[in-house]
Amino acid sequence: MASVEIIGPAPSTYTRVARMVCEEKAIPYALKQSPPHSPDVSAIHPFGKVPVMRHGDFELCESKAIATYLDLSFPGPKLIPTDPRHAALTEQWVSLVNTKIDGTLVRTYLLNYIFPKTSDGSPDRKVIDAVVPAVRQEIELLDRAVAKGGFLAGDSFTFADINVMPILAYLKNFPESGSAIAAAKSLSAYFDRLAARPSFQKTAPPPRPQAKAS
Ligand SMILES: N[C@@H](CCC(=O)N[C@@H](CS)C(=O)NCC(=O)O)C(=O)O
Repeated sequence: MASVEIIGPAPSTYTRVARMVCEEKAIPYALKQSPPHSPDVSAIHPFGKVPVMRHGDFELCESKAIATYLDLSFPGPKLIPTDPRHAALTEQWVSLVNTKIDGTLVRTYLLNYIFPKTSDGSPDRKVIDAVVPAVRQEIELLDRAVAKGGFLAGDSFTFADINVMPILAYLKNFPESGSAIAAAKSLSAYFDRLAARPSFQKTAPPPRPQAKAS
């Protein structure tokens, strides 16, 4: 069988998600670190987003679609459950994270620290201060969700957990989100437990710039 190629930069949360799926299922894969909107990526994703995947002559974009394909095509632990309710809860949490929580926590909050658009390159305090209440609310929502069964969907590890872990890893390193996670006891314990998984350890991105004082 042809080998799997995951295309996208290692710091990207969604690229890490696709890589974690490969690691969890022991799928041999190569990582090609092409940035968003590069020719490699735009040839596969209509909006130039990462990750994209190639497997022989099959090309695919969108992290959840890539995860579904890999989960169905390769042996190893099922990351998307087959039980209807467990599968639906997994899908629900992937959807909540990808359609809402990622927008608040990553695109608005984190990216304002990591890639500030201000003229002096400092974080945009107005944008950050405005989003912090929603950051806290969404971290509390995740805390309540994992308090029930120790995982996002039901009481076992699924793709929903893979999908959120790279986001939490960044959030722990920034001031407001870091203190909100520290106060969220169930979420902190969940993060520490899942961060010990080899799939998480092996896909750690290179160190990122820390928050600058504004
Ligand atoms: N819905 C996409 C989202 C992927 C996404 O937003 N990736 C980010 C990097 S983590 C990206 O490509 N950003 C560049 C852009 O949106 O132009 C997926 O699940 O794969």
